[in-house]
This record gives sequence, structure tokens and C-alpha cells, in this order.
Amino acid sequence: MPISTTDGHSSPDRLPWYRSGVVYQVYPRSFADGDGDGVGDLPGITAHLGHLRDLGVDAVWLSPFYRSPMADFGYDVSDHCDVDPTFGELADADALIAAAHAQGTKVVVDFVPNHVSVEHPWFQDALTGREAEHRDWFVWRDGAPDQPPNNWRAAFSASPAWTYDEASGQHYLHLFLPEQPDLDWNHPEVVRAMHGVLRFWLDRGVDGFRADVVYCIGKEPALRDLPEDLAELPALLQDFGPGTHEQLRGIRTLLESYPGDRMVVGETVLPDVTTMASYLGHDDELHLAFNFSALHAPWRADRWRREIEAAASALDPIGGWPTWTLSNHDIPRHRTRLGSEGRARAAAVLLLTLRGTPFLYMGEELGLSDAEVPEERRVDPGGRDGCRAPLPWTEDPEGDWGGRAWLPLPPDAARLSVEAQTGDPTSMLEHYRRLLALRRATPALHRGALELLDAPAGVLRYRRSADEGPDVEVAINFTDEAIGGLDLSRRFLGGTALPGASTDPAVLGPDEARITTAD
Ligand code: ISL
Repeated sequence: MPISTTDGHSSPDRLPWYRSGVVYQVYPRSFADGDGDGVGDLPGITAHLGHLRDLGVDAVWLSPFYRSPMADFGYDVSDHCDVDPTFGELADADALIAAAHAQGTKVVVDFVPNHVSVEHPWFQDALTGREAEHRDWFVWRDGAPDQPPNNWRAAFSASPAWTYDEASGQHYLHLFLPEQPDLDWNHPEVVRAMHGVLRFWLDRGVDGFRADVVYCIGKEPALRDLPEDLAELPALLQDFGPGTHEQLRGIRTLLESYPGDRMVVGETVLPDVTTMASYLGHDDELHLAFNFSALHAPWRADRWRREIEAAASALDPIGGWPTWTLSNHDIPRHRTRLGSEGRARAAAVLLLTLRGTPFLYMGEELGLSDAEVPEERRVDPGGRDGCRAPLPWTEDPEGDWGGRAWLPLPPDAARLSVEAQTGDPTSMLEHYRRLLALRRATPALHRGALELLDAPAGVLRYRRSADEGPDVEVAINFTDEAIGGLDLSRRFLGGTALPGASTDPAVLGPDEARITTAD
């Protein structure tokens, strides 16, 4: 059954980078420490860009590095147009962008449109009273101190999504922490100011944005009560309606006024891929949207088959392009979720051979698990410290972080360091490098169509084909038992087995993934 017959563009030679490429997410606090204070920074990232080049990714997405009091580790921005001193200064951002571009790596920065920090000058002004210039840039409603204006509750707590401001006798809305007041995008000045933020970074040369909870910006002014299950977490899984689509068209038009393929990928934590796909509009809203349905799918061949079908049927009719992610800074790493290195290796084959743009999360190429963070060292209000542990670069990983890393290192850090894994063909890092090199060299893999094939229970099989280069077949055993009765006699291209290892053409071993070709 051919489920995706086009690559979405008439000229196969000119797929934009964000369709043909692979994006690598950097969480700046934990990627690399340039000054030995135990916290990652922009000079640290610049110094380690060679790792991204050697890995073979096309773009880096940087989680927020802007000025912030860090109530939500940078997702509470107090100045969008400056670098937080923890991470360096503006000149360091310029240097990073220039160095990335010099080695051919695109740069995507985080754009946090739904809320700002309570310390942002706009909100500080809004707090001065009902007549303040920036008062209506935020969402204020009347109500008694103990009577929030509606039933919405904030993320990371079961508390109301409203905080009462005694001085003015009104509540302000915050879908996340009380330290993250929501902006009101119904106010034209907010739109103008936030477009100014996009321009600021576009003018500095960034290639795109990852837009944080972007589907939340179009809230209707009525702010009606929600059914109880949605009110519990309105920031998630909530399709806020037409306002967001209009705003996304405005953002798209702005990006298209710049030369080059500037891109916006949306964080769309939505109930299903059809709703997710609606935020691509008619190719006039987001360029790409994160697929959270697949991110949360259990490790089962039938479930992944369904995710692939669902993404294709939502996206193909509108010419949309899939994205695939296994880990990010908000959820336990997939190595931890899947529970074994063997499965994580098979998962890497899946991620890097599907049709669509893969987003890697820093450290997955090392096979890192979440750190064990003892109670007294936990710092994130969302309980997400484990997946944010600092990366091990050398066989003295504590030393990489000045002996005082801000979070505990992941388990087995020295053995899993970049230094220890480099050049060892059996390592996870070399597995990722081989897969990324194969993907880049093979048009069928980075831009071809995908056809699901019949397979025994527990196995997922698909064929990738383009108008250039060989067809490729992928077979993945999602179980920890060998599965026979297969015909995998075609030439071995890659997978979980080492190059040169002998493989049985009729049998996939436990957790085995195999990539073969027709010629
Ligand atoms: O963190 C989560 C689950 O543990 C998610 O629900 C997360 O809150 C959601 O995906 C939205 O995430 C984004 O916006 C948040 C920020 O805390 C996250 O780090 C960011 O990725 C608020 O800006």
C-alpha cells in the first residue's frame, strides 16, 4: 500500500533543508560548559559544533538562551533580544551563528510566544495599574481574590491558571507558572512587538524558529470554562481555535519576506495528528509541526505502523511533511523509556529512515539515559531534570563541567562520553553516525516516498523510494525475540548489525533493525 507517493515538492533536487535534513536539539544549560562554572553556555556550544558536523546533522535548534530569571529554565523570557549572562552575551550568539553557518549547519532558535517572564518590562509596566500602557498586553479579568475568572488550571500544578493581583483587584492568566503571564495576541501591539522579536533574530541570520506551545496564542477573548478534562491542563491538548491560524499566517508572511528558506516548526501538543496538521494551514502557517502522538507511542510495531499511516493521511492531502521525535527536554529520554540499549538502537534506525524530518535530542546519539536526580538536587518545577543532565564529552565528564555540574551526570557518563565512543564501531555514537551518513547519501531515505509492507506480528517493514538512487527496505523487530519467515536477502546497507557482520536473510534477531537495498 503506497501511502505517501510524493515528496511534496515538484523539483526533488530542491527540497528545503528543513524537509530533507535532520535537526539536533541543544538544551544550552547542559550541552557544553565553556567557562567551567558547571552550567552550559553559548561559547561551549560554539566550541563543540564539530560534534554536530561529525555526527552529520543539518541544523541545530537551541532551546532558550535569552535573559530570564529561570523560573522555567529560560521559557520565562525577560528580554527576547539579549542573552542571559549565564549563557554569555549577544556577541556569543552572533559568533555561534557565524560558526555554525561556516560549517554548513543551519541555526533554529526557540521563540516563546505564549508568555513572558513576570520580570519582563512589559509585565512590570502592566503591574503598575489598569491604565498602564502594557496592561492589555496581558490577560486580566475581574474576580474576587479566591474566585478565579474561569476553571482553567496551570501546567505543573493543579492550581488555577490565574493569579490575583491585589493592587489592581484583577487576576492575570498564566497557562504555565505564575511567573509566566500569558500575552494577549488579540492586542495588535503584542503582535507587532513579537514580530519585532522574530525580525531581531532573522536579521542576525537565524534560519528558523521552534515556536513554543504556539497553538495557545489564539485564545478567544471570552475565555470560557472548559470541560473538566481539558480544564485540568488547558495548555496541552487544547485546540484554541481560529485566532492561532491567523497569527501563524502573519508569522509565515514575515518569514517569507526574508531571503532563504526560513522555517518555523511548532510545538503542537495536540490530541491527534489531524489537529496537528491543521496548524500547517494551506502551506501558509507552520512549515512543520511536532508529532506528539508518535512521541508518546509505545514501542510496538502495530502502533508505529498506525502512527505512520495517521501522519500520512493527515499530511499528504495538504502537502505537509511529517516530523519524528523520540526525545526532548520535557520527557524522559527514550533510552530510559524503552529500557534497553538494543531497543534504543532499533529506535534510531526507525527515526532516521522514516519519511519526514527527524529531530534528535542532544545525547541520544550517545545512548544516554536520564540522570537519577536525588530529591535535594531537583530544580525543575515540571519534574524534568533527569532528561536535562549535562552531556559527557571526555572520559573525565565531571571535569568537562568544572567539577560542579548543575545537575548530576547521566549514568555511565565516562563510558558513554563522546571521547570514549568515537572510533568504536560498536558504540551508539558510531551507529548514529553511520545511519546519518546513509540517510544523507540516499535520496530514497531523505526525500523518497514510503510504502508500508506486510510483515509478521512484531515487525514493521517499509520501502522508501525516490526518482533517483536505489529503493531501500527497512525491517524492524520491535520484540526481544528472533522472528523468522522473512525475505531480507537484498544487499545489507545498515541497521543494528555491524557492517560486515553476517546476517540471516530469513531472520531478524531480537531488537534487530535491518536496512537493505534492491541492487
Ligand atoms: O513538560 C511537559 C511534560 O512534562 C510538557 O507538558 C510541556 O509543558 C509542554 O510540552 C510545553 O512545553 C514547552 O513550554 C513550556 C516549557 O516548560 C517547556 O520546556 C516547553 O518545551 C512552557 O514554556
